[in-house]
Amino acid sequence: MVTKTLKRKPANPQSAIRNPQSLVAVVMGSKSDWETMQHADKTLTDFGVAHECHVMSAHRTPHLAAEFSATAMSRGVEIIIAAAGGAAHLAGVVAAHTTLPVLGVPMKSDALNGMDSLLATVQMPAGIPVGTLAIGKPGAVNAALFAIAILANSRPELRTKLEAFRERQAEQVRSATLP
Ligand code: RP5
Repeated sequence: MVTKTLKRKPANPQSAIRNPQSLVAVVMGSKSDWETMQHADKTLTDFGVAHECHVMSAHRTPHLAAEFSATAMSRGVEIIIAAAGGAAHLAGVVAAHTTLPVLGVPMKSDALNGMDSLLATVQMPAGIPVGTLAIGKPGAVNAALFAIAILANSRPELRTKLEAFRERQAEQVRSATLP
């Protein structure tokens, strides 16, 4: 009998890159979610928050999603942002494997405009919470801002940045002129 040793490459090598400095982990069910989730990445970057972004799926890579979530706290991660579309189980699965706060971002789906993603993410049974944000880009930005607000509870410099952001935003509204 011939025995073969299969040397398989990890299906998702990018997901093996885990930054020990990361305070926030952003995970998404597919590379196709990046177009939306890059706005969470950008917001965290703008605030100087150490973070990491990975693709992993509750359906296609269930073991990776479970292992990542279960070990995130021990690596120093304080908040996980999980984005998925359609039958969007990722945030719930992540939350099932950690007691870290999990923020869910429903992706805008082709078939149902994100209503499927929203309901799948927000309607968690009592006991395992997922803080669910808006569908699409507003949810991606707000998930990052929410994570920053949580981190700011124990980081005064982040609170100062958040207050300055709000003031700039308010000033843009106050100074808006209509054509
Ligand atoms: C979900 O299915 C992903 O989060 C994505 O939003 C959706 C479609 O994924 P792809 O078929 O584009 O990979 O798991």
